[in-house]
Amino acid sequence: MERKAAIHRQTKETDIYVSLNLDGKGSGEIDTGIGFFDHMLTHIAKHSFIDLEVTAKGDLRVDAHHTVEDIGIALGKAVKQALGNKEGITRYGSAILPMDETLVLAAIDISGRAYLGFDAAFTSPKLGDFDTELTEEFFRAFSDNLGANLHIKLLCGKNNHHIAEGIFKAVARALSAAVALDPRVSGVLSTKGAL
Ligand SMILES: [Mn+2]
Repeated sequence: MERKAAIHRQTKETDIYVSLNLDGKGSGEIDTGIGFFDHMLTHIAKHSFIDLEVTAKGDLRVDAHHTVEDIGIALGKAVKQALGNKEGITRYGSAILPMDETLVLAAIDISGRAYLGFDAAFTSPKLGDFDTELTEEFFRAFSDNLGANLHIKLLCGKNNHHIAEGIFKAVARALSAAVALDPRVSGVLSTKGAL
């Protein structure tokens, strides 16, 4: 069974298209109009092995907020849709990811309950045309709409590009593990019988 999904989400602020294949090779076709964010989403694809296409036309004349948040919403919905009833998935995933002086922890439970724990501070407000504070907004929108418990913790780091990239890569690795099919799982991995 193919685990693919496509989401088109249009509002007065943004027009977002996301399609993905959970069982892909990590190809990323990303065009959000925000260069640094394209770079981050490409890391999500590459390090989760999810084939990911994201096209966004947002109100960037305002700022990047609506576009980044709405892509988080669409990506969360797309992963949820591709997982279906979540039969056979590993459910949990975590990673501790180094990037030079930076070290990031990410842990996810695709539980059906949304919670974001975000403990990472940037010392620069911008990376290119991306506002660093949008990192938290993106992952909140993502975890809310996937229905996942996601913790992100910066263990150490100085360089803001490394910190952002470490966070996106760590989440990618954790997500990859959580959505992976485990042959030992029959049905859904929960004593409740549903996720
Ligand atoms: Mn980079």
